[in-house]
Amino acid sequence: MPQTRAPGSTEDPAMTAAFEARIAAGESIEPKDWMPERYRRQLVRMMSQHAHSEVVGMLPEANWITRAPSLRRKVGLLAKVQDEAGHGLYIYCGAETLGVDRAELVQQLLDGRAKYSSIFNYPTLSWADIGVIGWLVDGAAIVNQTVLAKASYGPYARAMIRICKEENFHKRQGYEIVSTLAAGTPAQKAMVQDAVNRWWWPSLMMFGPSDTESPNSAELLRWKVKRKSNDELRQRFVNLTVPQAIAVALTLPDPALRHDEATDAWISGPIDWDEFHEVVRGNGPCNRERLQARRAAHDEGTWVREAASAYAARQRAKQATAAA
Ligand code: BYC
Repeated sequence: MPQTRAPGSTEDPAMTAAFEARIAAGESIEPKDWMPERYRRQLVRMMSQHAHSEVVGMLPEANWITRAPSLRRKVGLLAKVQDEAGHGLYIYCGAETLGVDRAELVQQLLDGRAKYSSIFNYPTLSWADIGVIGWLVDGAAIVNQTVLAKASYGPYARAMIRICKEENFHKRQGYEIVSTLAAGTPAQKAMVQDAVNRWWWPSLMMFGPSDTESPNSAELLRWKVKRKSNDELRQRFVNLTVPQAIAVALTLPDPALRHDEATDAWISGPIDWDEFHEVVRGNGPCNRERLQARRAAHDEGTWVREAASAYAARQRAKQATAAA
């Protein structure tokens, strides 16, 4: 497989102008279309980080599969974790349409050179965390990904459509767990409130730095990869989520949270960006543990990759013999 492909070896101004015109007209850019190298690189960066996030994102929840409190909950959680693996695969496939090798992307993750979402570097301490992840983390992902389903790069946008359908199920199963616990015994209520207290701020950080600190946003918005800014999406998530918290009598851990009558928006207090940067730099509570788990899974899967490659080589040889 090629390492990288640079579609259009030249950045002819006429081709660039034609590309910009296609974007302005709302056309979808497809793998064989000419695109500026910078557009391709931005997509590889974003899609590979996204795929890594889905795969690493399986770990915090998988931690509770063996301890789910009932068969029904276990089946739901198993299905969700499997879905996340599938999401990673669709997005790695989408990234490959940009001429990048998946093995190289995975290696960047294993070497600690690649980013993945900050949210997955927090621990899952109780069963309530599983409900709260579905509600808040998948809820945030839906807000972000519904908009990415309109991204200008066709394979990315199409992957998001199916992913969002599955994320909706994830969010519902999470909110159902949360509402059950919130209506439960005092100990269950305390457990779910504690989980909300720990996951609320990291969920807001998922949307990325504020617009004034987001170096990639202007370019991605101009190319219609992003259709809304980080802060716009974060605000949409807050507006959607606060009424859901109120409905199940849970408190969000933000003493400054207030409703703005004029705009009908819920306004949050300040986010601790130092914490965000520390986690992204690799110093969150679980960064090392997550990478270690991915490396172990990769090593344990060596025989599967070898068997698949051997099978593919045998099939190619058979086809070559048949064609001769
Ligand atoms: N964590 O210029 P900015 C899921 C980085 S998984 C870590 O605003 P951009 C699920 C950013 O990469 C769904 N890093 O960047 C799975 C950039 O660094 P580089 C995960 C972050 O791209 C399992 C720098 O900060 N969703 O739902 O314009 C179980 C400056 O940021 C983060 C996606 O991946 C972060 N939170 O915007 C349950 C969505 N935020 O690359 C659930 C796809 C920012 O310049 N990605 N950084 O070194 C996006 O929508 C955008 O890439 C972002 C960032 C909004 C995340």
